[in-house]
Amino acid sequence: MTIAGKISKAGFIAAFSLLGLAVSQANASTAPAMTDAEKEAAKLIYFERCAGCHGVLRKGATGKNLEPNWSITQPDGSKLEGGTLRLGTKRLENIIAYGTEGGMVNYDDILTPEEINMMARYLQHEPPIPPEFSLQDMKDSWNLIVPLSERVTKQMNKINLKNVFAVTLRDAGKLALIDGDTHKVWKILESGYAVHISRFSASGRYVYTTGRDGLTTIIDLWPEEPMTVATVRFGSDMRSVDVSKYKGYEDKYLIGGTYWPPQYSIVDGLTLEPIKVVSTRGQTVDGEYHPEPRVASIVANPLKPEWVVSVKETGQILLVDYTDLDNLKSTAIASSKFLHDGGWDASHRYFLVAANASNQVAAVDTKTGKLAAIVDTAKIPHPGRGANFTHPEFGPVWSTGHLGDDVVSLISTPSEEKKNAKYKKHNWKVVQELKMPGAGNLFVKTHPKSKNFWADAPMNPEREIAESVYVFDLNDLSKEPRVLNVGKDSGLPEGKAIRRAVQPEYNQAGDEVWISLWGGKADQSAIVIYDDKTLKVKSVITSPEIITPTGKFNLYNTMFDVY
Ligand code: DHE
Repeated sequence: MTIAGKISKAGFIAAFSLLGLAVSQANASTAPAMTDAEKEAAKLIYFERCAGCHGVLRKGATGKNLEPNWSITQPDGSKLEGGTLRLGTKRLENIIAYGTEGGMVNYDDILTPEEINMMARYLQHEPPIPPEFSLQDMKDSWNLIVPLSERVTKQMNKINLKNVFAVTLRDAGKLALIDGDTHKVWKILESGYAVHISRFSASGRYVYTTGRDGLTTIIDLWPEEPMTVATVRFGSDMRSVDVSKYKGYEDKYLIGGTYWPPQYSIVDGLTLEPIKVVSTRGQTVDGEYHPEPRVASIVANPLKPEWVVSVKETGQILLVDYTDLDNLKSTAIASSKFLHDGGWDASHRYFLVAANASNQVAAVDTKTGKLAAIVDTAKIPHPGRGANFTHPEFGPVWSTGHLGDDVVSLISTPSEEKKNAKYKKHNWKVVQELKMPGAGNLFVKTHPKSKNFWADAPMNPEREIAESVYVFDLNDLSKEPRVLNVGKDSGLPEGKAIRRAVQPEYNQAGDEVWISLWGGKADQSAIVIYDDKTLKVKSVITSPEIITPTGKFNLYNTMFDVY
């Protein structure tokens, strides 16, 4: 693999050094001094930049354990000890600045040398434990802006709602609603800090969007102009949300999963009034208690009254039945660690989720409520929701890209259709790996009406690779992907930082693909829209308001899990 095939800038820092094992020279027993102001500033940077991978309690998940001292007993009974105190300030500074081969990205272009030094010292102190967030805290945060009785009773605008895109403007803490037919920005609304994902109500009338700070908003698309009709805070660190979709329960409830506190909560789907909080603290698949099992992906099962909730640190996939909230039933399916993002297979019977630290994908059969398979894959699978298509040789496949390897994996999935019986022997195997120009993929996408398969590589350290997307021909997967340089195609001047081309998303018709060009603080960002057939640019959406666009969610495709 070339250097571009790895995601770290610093080849010279071996991954094991981050563990602070025997290689450590600085065996300090006390943490370096910090002022209270420095501690507060470092706490904020840690929350914004580090907690997502390393955890609030720093016990590690996608990222390594960052406690000052840790010790684990290995299966043979021997003890392994490490910690940031053993690493010392200098080595921690290097790791933060240049990243590691283990997958940690470099921060020398985001943090100043002073901030890097401050973070290196901060990590040697015990982590502060943030407060819990109770049902009462949720209730206190709840803001019903427009009660149901005051909402309009029919669509008051002429927008084709099914083709609206909800676009994350990450660093602005805003959500852009863009008319997919005209490519015009319809409305930009405030949302939570570093807004993360959006999902749509079963009716297609409402958008739910969630910020990393736990603030979730419901936006009504029926008035003349879209408006936020309620907000609620689920906790202090959050990534995912979904609505109840099963017949008879459409939009009745909304579930939100938090990183901190480690819990999921259920609120009213139309008003966001808080109803219930359920802790996810408990045993990992290894039988150990974990104090911070964070809620990663959540999807609503369209075929059953349940949500599929993936709990990162425990490796448990929960099937949460929402038919009787007073007698809540939840099935915990042991899979693998650490669970992150995932999506449905083409039949919507199986949910596949990346267990990124195990280099595996776990699949749940929601019909039987049991684990269907654990599939070994290349390093650090990161599917987003994945992408489904019928492979000419292996039948139905679901696919994932990889953060840590230069391939896209195609996994054969079962099908009850007679014509697919011949593919059964391939089920739950990686049947093909498509070669990418490097690692650092985050998202893949295709569409039932398309013969193209799109993959990005935004986390690759090479500008050329990170600013491009790769389009495979589903008619001939032996061909090299066509490379579209989104940075150049945007027509914008080259940025100071790498502008990451991220998250292909189809329009409703399946004939356009939208890519975000996610620029740095000082650079103009854009959304570049390609014709899926000709691969030519159709339009570029850019203006000073388009600040750091990342995720884009087409209403129809998201509502019906078309990917
Ligand atoms: Fe995400 C999905 C967590 C960083 C863009 N991201 C998800 C999901 C999880 C998650 C658990 C699945 C949600 C679901 O389906 O219910 N993301 C995390 C992190 O913990 C992480 C690694 C670090 C952090 O501090 O947050 C992280 N994510 C990012 C980004 O930096 C990205 C690239 C840009 C951004 O906007 O922040 C990013 N994540 C996304 C997107 C999705 C997502 C666009 C939804 C993909 C989809 O197609 O559904």
